[in-house]
Amino acid sequence: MSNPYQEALGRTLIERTFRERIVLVGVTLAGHDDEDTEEALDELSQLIDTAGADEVARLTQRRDVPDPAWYIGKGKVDELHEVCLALDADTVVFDAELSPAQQYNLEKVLGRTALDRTAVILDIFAQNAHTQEGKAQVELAMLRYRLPRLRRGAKAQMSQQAGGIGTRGPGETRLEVDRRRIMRRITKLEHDLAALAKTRATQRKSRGRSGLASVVIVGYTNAGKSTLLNALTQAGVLAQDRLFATLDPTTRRLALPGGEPVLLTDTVGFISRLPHGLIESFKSTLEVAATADLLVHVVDASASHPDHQVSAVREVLAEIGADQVPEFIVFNKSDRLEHGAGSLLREHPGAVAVSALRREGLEVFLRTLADRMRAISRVTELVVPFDRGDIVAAVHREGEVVSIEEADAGLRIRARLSEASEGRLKEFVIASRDGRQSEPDPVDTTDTGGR
Ligand SMILES: Nc1nc2c(ncn2[C@@H]2O[C@H](COP(=O)(O)OP(=O)(O)OP(=O)(O)O)[C@@H](O)[C@H]2O)c(=O)[nH]1
Ligand SMILES: [Mg+2]
Repeated sequence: MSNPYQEALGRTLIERTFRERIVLVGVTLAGHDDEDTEEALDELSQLIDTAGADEVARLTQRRDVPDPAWYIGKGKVDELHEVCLALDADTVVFDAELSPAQQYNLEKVLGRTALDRTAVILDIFAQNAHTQEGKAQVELAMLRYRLPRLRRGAKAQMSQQAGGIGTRGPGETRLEVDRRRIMRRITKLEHDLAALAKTRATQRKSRGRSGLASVVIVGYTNAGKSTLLNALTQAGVLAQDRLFATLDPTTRRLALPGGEPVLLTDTVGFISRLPHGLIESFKSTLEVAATADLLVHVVDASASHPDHQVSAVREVLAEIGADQVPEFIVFNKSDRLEHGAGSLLREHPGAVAVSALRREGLEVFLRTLADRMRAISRVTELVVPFDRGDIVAAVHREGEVVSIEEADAGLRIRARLSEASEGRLKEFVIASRDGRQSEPDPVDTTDTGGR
């Protein structure tokens, strides 16, 4: 078997010599409407297309809660079976997370592979990981996904691979051997990834000493993050109309008008309901967003619901601890908007609109970015009387505290505050100045990973 992920996932859409024919299944649960389901199935269709397969039909059902045995009702399972036979479908894909038992039951009745959305996303990630770290992260996520799904009598590819004598302990079944091997591999990958994360932390520290601020591009997958990095820095990162084209981060130095250069990083895109196991496995890659000075949040302004994408991205940011990092929203693909980006910009004060592809709006983007960086790097110094805990709390709440020390007149606090907050606290402010004035050391701007 040539591809390690095939072993990890057990089965996959990768490197098939033909495009699989797939029936999509969506369920509208209580609290949702049919339009949500259609939108989700459109996205799932795009996911399987990216993975290398074709949608031949979609089936939907309304239910209050998923059926514990089948996810959909038994009658619907029979209908699904008929559709599969009539259209000669190879696989069914549910827009949900199937439990191992549901997956097993469905495959038995349907006589074909039943996958869930997570498996499809893992499949795409496996095709797009190129660095050592990216590959290890994907394999780890796949093994964690596969472990609870191992079953007796199923095609046990891992033990077949290891082959024969000495791989099985006394009294162990093949299932137990498989489990043990996967668990050993998981431990090994976790260990390797921890070592790689340490190297990355050291690199980051040396960048920190260089004095350059870190700006990280985040956003929904396919929003145009890599296209934006390329337009700004000639980074030459692969940008294409596929989901999760980028997995491995790339960092470039970017000069700002009238300001200091920053390090700009393009990284993996997000999607709604991003599988938790993937977030876990990609922790070290995603950490770069949590430690950034500013997030440039790229939004596809031509998406049917840009705001849904914005909230999906913010959910992932919260999950990786990056929701406290200041955010600068950029509406991309504005060339596709018939009526311009006016209403989006009104709803999101401070945002700008660009077309990364046509290189339109980039000067305004760069000027705004420079402004935001100046605001972020401005450190305000305050002296707060000891009995004013409310003011200390307000500084913590509204800004980022750099240092606190006791002085004669009270607590001397250095903090990054917005102009508005500084105005409100002005009776305690003793100095306000630019925090990043020193000339930076030369810095290595080659990829942190990248191709
Ligand atoms: N019309 C138009 N298309 C754009 C624009 N920016 C990017 N695209 C297209 O959108 C698709 C995705 O672009 P990418 O830069 O790969 O998007 P990404 O956010 O890096 O996506 P992932 O890495 O897959 O998460 C490509 O086909 C781009 O050519 C734009 O401003 N206008
Ligand atoms: Mg990309």
